[in-house]
Amino acid sequence: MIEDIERASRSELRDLQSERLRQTVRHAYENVPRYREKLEEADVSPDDVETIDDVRELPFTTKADFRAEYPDGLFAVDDEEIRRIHASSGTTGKPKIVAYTADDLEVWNEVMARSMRAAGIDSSDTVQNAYGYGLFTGGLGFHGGAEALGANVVPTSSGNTQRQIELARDLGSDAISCTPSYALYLAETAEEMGVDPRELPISTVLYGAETCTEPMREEIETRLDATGIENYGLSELIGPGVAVECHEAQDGLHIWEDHFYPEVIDPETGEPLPGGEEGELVLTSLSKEALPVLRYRTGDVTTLTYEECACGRTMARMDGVTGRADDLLIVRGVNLYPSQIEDVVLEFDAVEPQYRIDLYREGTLDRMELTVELDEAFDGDRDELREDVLARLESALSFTPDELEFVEYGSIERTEVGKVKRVYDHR
Ligand code: DLL
Repeated sequence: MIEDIERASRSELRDLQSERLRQTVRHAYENVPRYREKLEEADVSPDDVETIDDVRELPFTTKADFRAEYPDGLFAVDDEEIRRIHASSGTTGKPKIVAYTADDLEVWNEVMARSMRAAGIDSSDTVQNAYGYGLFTGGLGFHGGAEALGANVVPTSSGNTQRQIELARDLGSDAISCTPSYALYLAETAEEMGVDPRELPISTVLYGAETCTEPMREEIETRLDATGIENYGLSELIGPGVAVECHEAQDGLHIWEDHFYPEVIDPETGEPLPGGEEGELVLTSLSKEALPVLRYRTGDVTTLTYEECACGRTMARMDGVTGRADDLLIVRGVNLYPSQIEDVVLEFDAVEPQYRIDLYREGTLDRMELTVELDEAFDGDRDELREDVLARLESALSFTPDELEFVEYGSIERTEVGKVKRVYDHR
């Protein structure tokens, strides 16, 4: 079932977005001193905001604003209205603390239920939720959505992989929600247990929270004989449920534009880019009460399209995230994302989707070591494979690592809980 709003005409959507933007800017201006200051500095008053196009006049909000206002300086409601707190994973520095009112939680459940329906899940399904429960938004976000949809949710949380596999088999889990790296780990663990992962009842993997390239998705889909559906979101805006692929087309992630207004900007100049051009995703919340966010610079790199999807949904779609601006590797003057390397390397059947990138500085020179696992069945010539992979990297990216090492299957450490780490910068 597709809700009417998902198929609204662009002009209907614009009217709703304009009205909600006006409310959001006023709410932020009146209740958050930092927003008031920033808006005044930019010489914008809430009265100047008429249509959604006026979003371009608003100042950006950045991670630095969250840091400066830690823990609750950006909250726009009184304590008694707050029903829940979450926090971002915060690999660097303090976590970003985020808050929800009762209405915010309802919106979250609604967009998550919508996301699950788009993924092909319905109330007859059992969803095994292997995202971590706790401050991380993945666990409770998917949990609330599955319940709102009327599905049966099995709250396994992350880790304990053997038990996850037994439960999936015994309870007949139709879907599993987890990170893409964990989906692969689950398949590997099943194989080690002597269980064929393709025989598990799981027919949909609701993955997200990490970058996942097309070859990685194919690997997940083949190993588990399931459909992989990507979900994108971030704590600062709400958590998971900002955008999701539809199972009908699997052709980009539908952004729930009635609640989150997307722009893509040139990260250097801050200028908005037209659909089809890659840049940094900027999001404005349109209905958040506890924590309104104006033009939040996500740091995530993607492309928007406004063409209607084959499934009939009209909201803007984003490509899978290429990487975070912070993940950009600058090696010997070449700019590239780890996902670009992943894309090329995983084309080779002889390798496993497990790799790590180590960066060093020798004198004034950068040095990159790429370590990739070999497929268990590989018995070919490693030197030949190395030459082939390097040649492919050179032709696709005009870049080759200083060293490419192949290691046995299973040698690279797996991530059982939390987000995978693939880049180790020792510089
Ligand atoms: O990761 C929310 C989430 C949970 C999304 C479960 C999907 C599924 P944070 O911990 O605040 O929230 O991290 C947000 O994770 O800015 C991206 O850099 C990255 N991220 C999230 N989804 C994707 C995705 C959750 N589908 C940060 N592809 C975001 C690539 C993603 N990166």
